[in-house]
Amino acid sequence: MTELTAPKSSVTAAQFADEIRNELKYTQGVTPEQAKPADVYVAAATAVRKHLMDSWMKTQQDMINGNTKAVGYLSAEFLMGKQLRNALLNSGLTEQFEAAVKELGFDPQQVTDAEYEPGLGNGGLGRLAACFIDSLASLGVPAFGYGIQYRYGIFRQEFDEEGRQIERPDYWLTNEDPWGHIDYERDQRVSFGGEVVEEDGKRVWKPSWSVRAIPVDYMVPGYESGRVNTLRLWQARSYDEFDLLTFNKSEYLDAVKPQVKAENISKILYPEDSTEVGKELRLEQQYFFASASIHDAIRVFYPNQDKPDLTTFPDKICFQLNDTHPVIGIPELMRILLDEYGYDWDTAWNITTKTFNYTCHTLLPEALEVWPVALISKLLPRHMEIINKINDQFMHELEEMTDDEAKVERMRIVTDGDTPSVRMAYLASYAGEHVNGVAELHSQLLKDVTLRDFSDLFPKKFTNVTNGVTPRRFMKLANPGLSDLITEGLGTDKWLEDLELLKNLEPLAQDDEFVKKFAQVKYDNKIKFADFAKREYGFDIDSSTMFDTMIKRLHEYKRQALKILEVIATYADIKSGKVKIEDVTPRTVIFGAKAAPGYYLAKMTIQLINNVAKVINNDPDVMGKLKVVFPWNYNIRVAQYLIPATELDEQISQAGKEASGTSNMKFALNGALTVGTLDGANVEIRERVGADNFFLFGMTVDEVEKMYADGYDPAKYYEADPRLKAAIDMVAKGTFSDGDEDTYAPLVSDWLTKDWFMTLADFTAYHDIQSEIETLYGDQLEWNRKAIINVANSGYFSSDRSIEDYLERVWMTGPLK
Ligand code: 26Q
Repeated sequence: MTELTAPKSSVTAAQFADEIRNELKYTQGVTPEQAKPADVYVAAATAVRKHLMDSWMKTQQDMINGNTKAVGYLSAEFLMGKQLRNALLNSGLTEQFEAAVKELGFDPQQVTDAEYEPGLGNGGLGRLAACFIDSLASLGVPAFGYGIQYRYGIFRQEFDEEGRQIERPDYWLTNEDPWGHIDYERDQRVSFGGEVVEEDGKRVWKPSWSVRAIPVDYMVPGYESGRVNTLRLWQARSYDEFDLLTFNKSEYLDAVKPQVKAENISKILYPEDSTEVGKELRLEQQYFFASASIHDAIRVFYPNQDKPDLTTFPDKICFQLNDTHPVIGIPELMRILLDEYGYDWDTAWNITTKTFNYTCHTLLPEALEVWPVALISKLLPRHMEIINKINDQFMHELEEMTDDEAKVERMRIVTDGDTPSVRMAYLASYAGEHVNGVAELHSQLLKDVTLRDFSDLFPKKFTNVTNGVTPRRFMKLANPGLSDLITEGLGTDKWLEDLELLKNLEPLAQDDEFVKKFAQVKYDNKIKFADFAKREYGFDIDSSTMFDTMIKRLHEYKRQALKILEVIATYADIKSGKVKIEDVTPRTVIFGAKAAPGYYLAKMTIQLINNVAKVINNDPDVMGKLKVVFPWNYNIRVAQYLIPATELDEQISQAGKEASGTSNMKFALNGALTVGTLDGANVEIRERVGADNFFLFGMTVDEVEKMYADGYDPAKYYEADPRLKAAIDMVAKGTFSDGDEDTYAPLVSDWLTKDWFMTLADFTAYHDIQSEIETLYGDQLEWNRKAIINVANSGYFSSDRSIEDYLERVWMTGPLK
């Protein structure tokens, strides 16, 4: 290991400044005097990339020549965040960069700000993929991330005058992307449509159109591992520049149609984070990257071989399916083995079932992907044949194993009925070697409920791997103040590679001097966030107030409504004099959330939060006591400012709905206390940090199930809690819509008549716990002790640990030798 550990780069600041000057000259064509911060950013990025090049090439060589099975992480999303700071950290060039840039007359902050954040993901699942490839490289595991280089990432969110969400295209590639390297020589053909014909007793697919998949390679540098892996994102291009014949008839628009169709495939990230619609383009995207990636892996591991022995494929690489999005890769590998390489069915099946593993990230039934047979047949007719054959084989096996006909019927991969469909989660659960959920509770619910029949049949397939987050980005980069304090407290910075070392901080929670230093770091982070919020959003935030944060996609099950109703109720209490103003703990309530563009109630909740903010923030009666801010376009960069500044973290989903959550881990590691339900990874966080250091409230999964079964009536809760009633009445009567009673009528009506996620039922408990929170907050020393205990006991939630669990329980491989 030691010889591979990259020494802190021996490059001096002066040398690095020269390298930047060189890049400015030979890449950008500007002098340092003419250069703008963005030029210096591109130059510095290019220079860092060159420093990583040897390790990158060596890693690739070792991977091909060595005998360590590699991991192919197949994911429709990689939410990477900005790259420069991370690349500098991992190549040991941070200090040189700072000094060099200053020598050139620039402010390092301005230079790093010039990088445009790539938003190639929706939220948790995409960010998890980014954390995982960071950890894979840091642990020295040979791995590829495989995905799509969308031309437009997650939309840029704005708010209009009325506080409604506006979506703007995120054209992140308008500026130079110094990180991605387009490799035209390693393209792949991906075909669609057409028909399957019988030739010499064989089924032969005759597709009707193809696209060219071109890889764009990103370096994934490990932290102090000397390894640099590859993130390979595919871009779709057309083979036919345009159809000359049509062009000559001067029908230009028709002439470019095939090109437009091909390029559409990688044009845009779907901004949904759970959805029931089976959109054709989405399936095209999924097949596009799955097919190109599998072919690419064969090319990498069997270079220049016409007749490779693919029975060894599962020893070379295993693919992790990040949710069902790449599951079409299963029939694709079968097709490749059967049709392109001539293996018989059983051999192909044997290879395929050793190659794939499946991670499920949801519990919402509507988020389990299902594709109509008609659509797959049209787009991928050969794959539909293969899926049918897999289904038939499975049904036969089942019939041998059980007499329970209803069960056999329930487990069909291909359903019949009005719209015959393919259940991708079932396909993956049958064909995958392992199936895992992303937190203990979630994996248990998968086994007991969502995939129960499969887990009964294949108990050994099912396992749990609790999510994690990378401490490099979410502690070292985001929170340098706390990182320095931890290093001081532990006397080493090794915790960045072995996060369980944080445990040794625990005694320091009783050391008042240390606690005060910790409190000072938190306060400095609050000031830093307040400055940022002023600069970027024009918000005035008082850093002496409690920073109470809820950041996540806007979804009913996550229950932003619960938070905003509690804010409204508190506002009403102050206004009515029920609560004395001097008894109120001053708070700044901070929201960050994007809503799917077609999600009506989610968008209305955004509008409500914005208008509650407008009313409260302009009311002199509560000034200095209660403030609501909603920085628009929440993204990784905002997270990196906000998480270290937060004191209270809101994880208030309905129990049994949030698969894991990962911001909860980031918050605990950055010394926030969590108020949360027994849901997802909250359960494990609470177990580790201790019940005394976690604000638990609300119904449990069992209580929720019982309430559904008994029939839930939200109006009962509205009548029973006067604070809740007052809050909902204010919304209904137009307090936050200039007196208009129609604006939020659909939301109010949903609360009172449906409230599927039982926001109203948990309201009273939520209020009670908020009172406890305020009491504790009054004792800053105690509060900060608990925050330190949270940090000390959250080392388990490093994505390094998640990856080690995958290596041991799922992938059966390890670091490159
Ligand atoms: C599916 C079909 C069509 C269009 C979009 C989609 C789609 C896209 C993204 C479906 C789901 C997603 C993303 C899901 C997601 O982010 N899930 C979260 O994953 C995290 C990492 O495991 C968990 O921590 C969260 O609890 C879970 O909600």
